Amino acid sequence: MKDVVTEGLQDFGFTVEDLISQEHDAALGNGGLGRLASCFLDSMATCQLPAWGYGLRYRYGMFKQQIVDGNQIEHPDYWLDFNPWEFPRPDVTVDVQFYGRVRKNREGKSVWQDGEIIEAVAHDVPIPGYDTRNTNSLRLWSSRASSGEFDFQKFDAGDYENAVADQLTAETISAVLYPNDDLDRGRELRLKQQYLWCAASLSDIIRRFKKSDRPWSDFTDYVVIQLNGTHPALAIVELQRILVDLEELNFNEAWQIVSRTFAYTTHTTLPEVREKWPVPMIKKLLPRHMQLIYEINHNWLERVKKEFPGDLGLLNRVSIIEETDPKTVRTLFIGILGSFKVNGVSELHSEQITQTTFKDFVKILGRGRFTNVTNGITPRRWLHQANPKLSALIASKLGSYDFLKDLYLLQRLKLYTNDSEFKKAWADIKLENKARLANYITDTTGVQVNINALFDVQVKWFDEHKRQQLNIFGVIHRYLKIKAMDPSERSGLVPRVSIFGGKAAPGNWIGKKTIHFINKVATTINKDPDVGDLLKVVFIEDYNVSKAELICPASDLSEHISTAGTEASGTSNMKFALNGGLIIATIDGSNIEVIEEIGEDNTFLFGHLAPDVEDVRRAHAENPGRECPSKNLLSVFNAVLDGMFGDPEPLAAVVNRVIDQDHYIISDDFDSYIAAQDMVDETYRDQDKWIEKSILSVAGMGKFSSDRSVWQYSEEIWNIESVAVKDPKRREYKK
Ligand code: GPU
Repeated sequence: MKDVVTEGLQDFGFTVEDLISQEHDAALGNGGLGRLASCFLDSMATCQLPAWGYGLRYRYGMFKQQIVDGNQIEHPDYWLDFNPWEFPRPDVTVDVQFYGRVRKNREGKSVWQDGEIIEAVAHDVPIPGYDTRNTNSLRLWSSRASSGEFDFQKFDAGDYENAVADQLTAETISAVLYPNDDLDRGRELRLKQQYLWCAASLSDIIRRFKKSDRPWSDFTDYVVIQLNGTHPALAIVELQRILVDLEELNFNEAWQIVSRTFAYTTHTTLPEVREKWPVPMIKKLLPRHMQLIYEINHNWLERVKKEFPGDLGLLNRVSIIEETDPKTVRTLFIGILGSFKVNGVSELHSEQITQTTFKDFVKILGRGRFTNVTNGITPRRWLHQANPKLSALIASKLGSYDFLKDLYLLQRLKLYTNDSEFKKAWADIKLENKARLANYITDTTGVQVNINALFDVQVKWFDEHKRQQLNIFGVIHRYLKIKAMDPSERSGLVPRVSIFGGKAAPGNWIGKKTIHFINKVATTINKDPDVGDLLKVVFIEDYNVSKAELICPASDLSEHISTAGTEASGTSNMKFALNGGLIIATIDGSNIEVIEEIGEDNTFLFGHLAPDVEDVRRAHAENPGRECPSKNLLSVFNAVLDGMFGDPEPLAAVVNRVIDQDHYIISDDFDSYIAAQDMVDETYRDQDKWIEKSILSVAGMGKFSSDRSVWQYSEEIWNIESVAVKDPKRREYKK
């Protein structure tokens, strides 16, 4: 449509950019997890899979980040003020109950009553597939006070003011997206959000199923629900409640259906036993669910007792209820028990969790319950839309845009690594993209950057394991090296622009300190005349998807440097590589598979391997006063603590974290990181070689289309096929 729209707008005196800039990014998600879901939606529509997405329509989504004096300030994002894409569906509502009590009726059935009713209202966002008529839907729920009897009772009693107050309370449920998982655990509002989302979505799914007039025993032939992380795990209990209490199936029959309906994805390597809810809170908010959880747990523990008699430790470890004070419910375990498949998001991750968090469950349920589906990204957004010129150049060589639907076709680019004209065009596009980003940087930060410098990017959520600290320490190391050099030797250096971006959860204290640290270092370096164009450090404020689309095509190098064994997958590596950026990476998450596809020779690898990390940590613990193993890093610390970047007091926390604890083994990986960075410089000097590696990076990205991921879910988990709205041409699936 773009050409038609561009021309049409011209008649009104507008450019297409005027129009596009009116659109807000959806503020619906936190980071990689939500973005993955968006890519999957695009792929499911494009692959013509009959699928729906469900979520909450947060009034205030992810916060806007402002940097003031180097510090992150959070502002609410009024993203819904202009959202032409959503279709409110006041005709599609679901009453969702909270609180109240459970009593037994005459027939001995449990009845949940006297609660507070909140109404969930659907808003549909169309998800058009690429080159197909199929359009799927993302259905988002917002909350409001029920227009049912409860309000009217108050209204009749002349209590209008309170009726309105109820409305406001009801609306708070979908008002705000929690940006911090840690602090939100155990918050009642968060539990309310999760339940509203699950209950409304399930009711929607069941309504649709019931239209078909089929018996419940057919349900699992027609419905599969993929739980994206632990947040929707309550859906399992809710379906059990609907089947037992409303549809009057017996408990075991119901559980058979439930546990064949759900599949569950885990997105973290951390012991996700993190998500826990206090029993008293669930009891108060969802009294019937608490009873059902106890019953599910009872049956489960009976089974474990029978199969592993006398193993009390095992019973304790796998119980849904944790015997703390107060008792808590481990939602992860509900997720595992209520699902027929559980998957991780990269090969390493999926393997790792079967040996750690899920070990006991593997022993009881069997290895077959656990599988892997490696993440992917949509090439429509991350290549074609973000980098139209590169997409066009590729199409000119491959003869069509078919690669946007079958990304493995990119392999054929390998044939052109010696085609000098093609390579020149390739390099020119990168330079243009860098110029576009350089302009943006100058406009927004005032920093002038040299577009012939190597653009080195790390953009992602600030989480300690992602190790932005390692990157900025490396920058300081480079700075010290430049300062120590005789000015006449400096001209031999490869100039660099180090670009950072990302938000820290408001409660992530060390993340915020790291953002401040980077900004302070940037200020000193950027104004140092000794350094000039050789090194610039930029922090791009309020990193989001639109900015990623500007940044990814402009990188020469990007950093995926998490401590081995800590990043479940990571997907920005794929976004950068698909745009012809080289990667510097640890042997972690999906990096491993990306490296496998691109070839080790074309990537820059460093750091300890996952199986060794525990040993390194143990050595730290056994040797508390140990000396920093890297002299290079010591010099960096001394420079910071001596005040090279201003008052060391606010910067010391980031340094001390490594000196005192170093859980993420920064000091142990530092020299290896520096060596890999030296190799980067070395390689960049040979531009011809560099471009060849850039082409090979793109050529190796076939596997990382999210089309491949969703096909794999379809065939290995969901058991569904593509259904074309018209033109039933089945798309090819290659593994
Ligand atoms: N991820 Br758990 C999030 O973005 N948020 C979360 O709450 C959790 C995981 C990310 C992982 O950190 C990243 O490694 C992965 O690629 C992504 O989910 C999608 O699976």
